[in-house]
Amino acid sequence: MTDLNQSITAFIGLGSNLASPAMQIKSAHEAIAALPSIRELAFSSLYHSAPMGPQDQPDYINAVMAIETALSPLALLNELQYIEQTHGRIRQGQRWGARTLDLDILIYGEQLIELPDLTIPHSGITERAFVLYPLFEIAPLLKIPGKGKLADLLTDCPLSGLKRLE
Ligand code: A4P
Ligand code: MG
Repeated sequence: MTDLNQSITAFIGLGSNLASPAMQIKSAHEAIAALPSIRELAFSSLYHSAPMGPQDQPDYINAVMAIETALSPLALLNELQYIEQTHGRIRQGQRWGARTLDLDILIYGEQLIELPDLTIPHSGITERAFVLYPLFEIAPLLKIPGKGKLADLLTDCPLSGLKRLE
């Protein structure tokens, strides 16, 4: 039995712009939900977004997931990176370049984490429409630790062409 007694609410950002992105996101959603020590709380709609960063790459599909987990932040990162690898993610060294699957820990409880391999809340979270709008869909009252109320952050973040898919 999974022990979620010591559990924390965390939010994960999912992104893909290669190899049938919507399918990659759906498959990653199932893989995360099946992880031991994790319980799914909510999953947003899929969103279509123009690439942030290098423009010579396909558009993205993004979504966010809320979970309850007994995993530590680093153990969760490890599991997510394993799922990225099983979805054919090859790190090509180009920052913000195209990828079959990118899984980011956006928020982990109230925690502020600054480790060499892990920054939480995820850096850039407040400027990314493809993160803030899906988050608002599943957790409109959320406060982002160290950053403020999600609803306030949204008012300063243009949609930038973000489209919610049915
Ligand atoms: N890392 C640090 N903090 C975290 C965290 N909170 N969650 C480290 C996950 N990983 C975290 O990531 C590099 C390293 O970040 C990891 O080894 C981990 O230890 P990566 O996935 O290999 O590299 P990356 O994703 O190319 O770099 P980066 O800076 O994480 O990029 P982002 O911020 O993930 O952005 N445009 C649209 N429209 N939609 C997108 O989803 N995504 C990106 C990537 C660019 N443009 C996009 C989108
Ligand atoms: Mg990433």
